[in-house]
Amino acid sequence: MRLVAATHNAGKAREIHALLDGHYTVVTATEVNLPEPAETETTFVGNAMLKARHAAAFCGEVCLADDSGLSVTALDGAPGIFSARWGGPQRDFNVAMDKIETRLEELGAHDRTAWFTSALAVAWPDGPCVVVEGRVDGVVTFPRRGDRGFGYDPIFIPDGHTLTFGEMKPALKDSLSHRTRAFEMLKAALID
Ligand code: ITT
Repeated sequence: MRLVAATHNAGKAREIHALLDGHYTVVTATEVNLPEPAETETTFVGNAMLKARHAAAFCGEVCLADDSGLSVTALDGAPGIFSARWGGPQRDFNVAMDKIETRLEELGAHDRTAWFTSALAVAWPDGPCVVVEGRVDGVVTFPRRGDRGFGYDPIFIPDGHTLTFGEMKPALKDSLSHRTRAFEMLKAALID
């Protein structure tokens, strides 16, 4: 079955392929010329549903969207749903990671706990939309470490590990990530 991965983020698309290839024919947003909607909702779940429904209405196919981000406890959950926007128009995540470090220093905050969230929504054209949310807890660390992965991976160490997501082999990140946890929930929700 064809499934349109409604994301313009190459890092996410790579992980979605790794998780779904062999089960679905994954088609990327660029292959169907999918425009990017404004993310106007106030939660990960809301934005994932918005993106999945927008994509399904646009291309008339079953679409999967991911809304995700990094939340830092001492920053009251920021950048959270604004994770992409903290990278600025150029989506420069070195700038965004520096901003997190600077804000923590300015606050004199010692609490480094943080978590990644991934909300995954599957929408059928003119049909239902199923949504789930996965999370992985850990800490942020500075300076940045590792050049694997994408986005905020170089500053996030998941609980029980010493490597950042940016230092881990993709298979290790995929075995424990927020996105994988959301996929497991999605599979359960779609089978039930
Ligand atoms: P789409 O909306 O087209 O999917 P986007 O990059 O704009 O792409 P989001 O609005 O969901 O997606 O923004 C999420 C941001 O959070 C993303 O740009 C990354 O910087 C970051 N992020 C999400 N998942 C991540 C992961 O697994 N590792 C590192 N950073 C991640």
